[in-house]
Amino acid sequence: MLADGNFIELNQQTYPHCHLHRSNPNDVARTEGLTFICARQMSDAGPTNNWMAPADAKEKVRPLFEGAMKGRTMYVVPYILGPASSPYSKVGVEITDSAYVAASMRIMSRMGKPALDRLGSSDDFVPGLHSLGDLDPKRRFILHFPEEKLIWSVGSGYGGNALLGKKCFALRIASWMAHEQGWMAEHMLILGLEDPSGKVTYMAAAFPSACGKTNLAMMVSTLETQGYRVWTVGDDIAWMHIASDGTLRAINPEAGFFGVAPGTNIKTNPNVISAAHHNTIFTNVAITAKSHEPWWEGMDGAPPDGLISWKGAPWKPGSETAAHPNARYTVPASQSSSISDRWEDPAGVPISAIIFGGRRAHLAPLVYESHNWQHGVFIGATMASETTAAATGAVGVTRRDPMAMLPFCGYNMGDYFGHWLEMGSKLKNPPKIFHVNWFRRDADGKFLWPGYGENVRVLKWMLDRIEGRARATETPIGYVPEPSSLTLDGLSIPRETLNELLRVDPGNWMEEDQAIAKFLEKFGDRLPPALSQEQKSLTARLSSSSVATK
Ligand code: O2Y
Ligand code: MN
Repeated sequence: MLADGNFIELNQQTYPHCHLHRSNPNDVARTEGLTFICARQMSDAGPTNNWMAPADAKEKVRPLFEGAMKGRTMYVVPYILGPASSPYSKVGVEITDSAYVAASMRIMSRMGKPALDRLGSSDDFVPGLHSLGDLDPKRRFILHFPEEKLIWSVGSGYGGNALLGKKCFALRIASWMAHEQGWMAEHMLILGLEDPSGKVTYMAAAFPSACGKTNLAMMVSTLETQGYRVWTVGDDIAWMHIASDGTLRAINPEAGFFGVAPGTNIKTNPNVISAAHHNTIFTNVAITAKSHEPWWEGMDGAPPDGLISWKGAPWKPGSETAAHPNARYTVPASQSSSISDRWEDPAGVPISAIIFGGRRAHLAPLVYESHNWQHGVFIGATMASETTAAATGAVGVTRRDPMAMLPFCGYNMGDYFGHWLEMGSKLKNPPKIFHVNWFRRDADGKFLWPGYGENVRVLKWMLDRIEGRARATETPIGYVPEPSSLTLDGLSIPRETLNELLRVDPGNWMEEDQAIAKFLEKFGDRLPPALSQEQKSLTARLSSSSVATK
């Protein structure tokens, strides 16, 4: 890869075994518009997915594979998603003509011999066919055949489009399998919160892209001196099964982090900054011309002199960003000092809380708790986030993204909501469900909550709720913390700011409720009646706006 320019060696003194890969400039992010669920029935893909009939999709796309690998090396990449010895893990085999994809899969999954050993002579694996094709977006297709458990991807060598174990298998195909088999494949981080006694409580959290999932999963807690520490089990995907004792157990199907580099620094994610100093592939970052070290916007201070941009040309201030906004690091999870000693536990970790969240400048309080599992499913199904420029080019547009699975659910989302409800009914003691919003702003547009390592204070409130210690106020949307129940010592936060952070404005929520009702209509008769009932109950509670202390 060094010889053919696929890799550029970084400074081997300061970044040993680290390399830079530059993708084709027209291939810099996964492409939802070119991603299809090719179920036999269109209605099984549902209103939120692109659909092609399986035979039509194959007929259209097969010619793009014909001869595509001629003159290239073909890699056969067997991999395990999940710990090698876990009964919950699954095997995939990706055929690819991209050495970069093969090298990245080696970090992101348990690749090679462990996978062949697990597979033996079994044919129980998900095949994935991948070719770079000619990298023309007009000939780019990411196809999922859920009934056949098959993936075809052509025309892209980037991230979620090309590392087929990640979004294609671990979420889209796996969510279909999970629906069939009675488990859950979710777009969730998994973390453990250690308390002063040493007990660790595990939580899974779903936030849309660009809401800080990796940073939360790898957080350095500001309450460490009080004995509260955060351990990472996973930063992006959780596979959850009901164990024989009725608990919900989560494994991380991945073995690495494929995180966004811009904005990552010693304050936002100190653990990944030190982890990504060795054995790391960087994609589309800038590098310093003299010392060959990676650089991106938001790493630290002003850009150093003599930068080479992600496109490989000398970078000039005032031109486009030096690193691509979707530039990435690919780093082995085991290298983070926050990694949990149970991150490869074959039995998974027991989940006590599920957290949904998004970016809402004015609507959602810092945290609230659902009344019960069904109400929590409603909160997850209707969650939304306001877009940032980096993600879409449009700022502040509200995008509803149920359970952060909008781009990743491999089947009809109405049926998916039904599956969530059914899973809850099978759990002995279902996890509590919360919603968080780190991004509320004041009238001047400034964030009200400091975020990052301070978010542990919100996790601690959840832990206290799980253990029956923290007080909450009942509002039409759920239980909001009583200000005194939050641990805020060492943080100077004016009382008015706190009140604003926790405020539920019935007028704003009435508008939200109307938008929710409209959104749910999309799912027609596939929408579980329990969710329409939840929506009607919300309307009723907002109308009477009763506020009582529990
Ligand atoms: O643009 C891509 O291909 C990467 S998308 C991605 C990568 C890691 C974790 N999450 C995501 C996402 O879009 O949710
Ligand atoms: Mn993700």
